[in-house]
Amino acid sequence: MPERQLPPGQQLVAAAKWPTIGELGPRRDTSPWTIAVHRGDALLRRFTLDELRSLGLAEQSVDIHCVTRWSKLNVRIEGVRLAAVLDEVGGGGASRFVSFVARSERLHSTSLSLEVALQLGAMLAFSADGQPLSEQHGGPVRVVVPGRYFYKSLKWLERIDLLDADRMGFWESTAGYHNGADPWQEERYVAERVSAVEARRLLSARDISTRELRGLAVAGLELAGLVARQAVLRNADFRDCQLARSCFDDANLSNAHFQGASLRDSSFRSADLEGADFSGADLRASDLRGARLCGASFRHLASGRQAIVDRHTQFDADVLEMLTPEQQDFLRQTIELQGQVPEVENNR
Ligand SMILES: Nc1nc2c(c(=O)[nH]1)N[C@H]1C(S)=C(S)[C@@H](COP(=O)(O)O)O[C@H]1N2
Ligand SMILES: [Mo]
Repeated sequence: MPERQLPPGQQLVAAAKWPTIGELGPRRDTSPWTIAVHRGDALLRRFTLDELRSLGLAEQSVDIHCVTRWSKLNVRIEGVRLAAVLDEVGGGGASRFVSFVARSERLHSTSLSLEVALQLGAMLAFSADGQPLSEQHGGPVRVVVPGRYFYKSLKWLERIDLLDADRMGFWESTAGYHNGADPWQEERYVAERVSAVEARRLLSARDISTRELRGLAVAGLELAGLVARQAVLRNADFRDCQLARSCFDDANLSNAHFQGASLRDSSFRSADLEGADFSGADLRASDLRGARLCGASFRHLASGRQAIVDRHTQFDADVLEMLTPEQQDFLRQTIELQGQVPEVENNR
């Protein structure tokens, strides 16, 4: 087998780890689980799980790449190929897109070009590494699309829509996730929506609480004392910013860039910091309790540039568990050096 590679900006999770991202379970519904295939408004076919399985199980080894920068390589996925389902319903016809809809409270969905989905070998998966999919990972049946960020792999599949025009999925239409989702091109998020002028106007007041400013690009600015409670700052670029004594409590900072930033005495309580990069940042006396840190970085592996952490930096005890092994080792050593036992708090 050829050597597997990590797409740019990704890190491996520990071998036994598989983080749970997004919705945690399907809609509570007692009706039997079926998967309906529609073309436009027409119902082509409704499959029970057994009928779906009887189309023939295939197995392939899949590399999982989450947009929040963790990857898990070589997961053995078993399921039915989307191609087999299409054959069974008489082909995709003139449809150019496929939208998958979940049996979940918010009817979560995601879509792909039908041609791309087939070419990538999209599967309706029942098991991973020989075990039936657990409910939190999309069991009894989920979509797995190899070669795209994992948000294209819908959990708890209940409906397949074959469409003439694309219908953007949940994350793609509400959170700025890139509709292409190619990890090799780093198609993570679409570009910023606020203009640079508007961003500077908001920042001059030092309070951007609750604002939706994803992709905000303010590298190098002096922003000490910034208040950004509950702001949506996904993928924001705060590299080398002066942000001492700032408050990011409950903010969404997934994949935000804080490399080299001064964050002394800043607070990130219960913030979403999945995939955020703190390499080279000054985190002395900052408070990260309750923050989600899956895929976050504190040390850049290639350059060795690392965050500054002191015994007043506050983390939850279980935070290390969410990090990749290299990041865990770095933080554990740094924390030990400080003689600090991470504070225990169970607030999730
Ligand atoms: N129904 C549903 N499917 C979903 C999501 C979701 O929130 N709801 N999140 C997506 C995202 S962003 C990711 S990374 C993967 C996570 O799958 P996992 O929890 O099995 O790791 O599921 C994808 N499919
Ligand atoms: Mo994701």
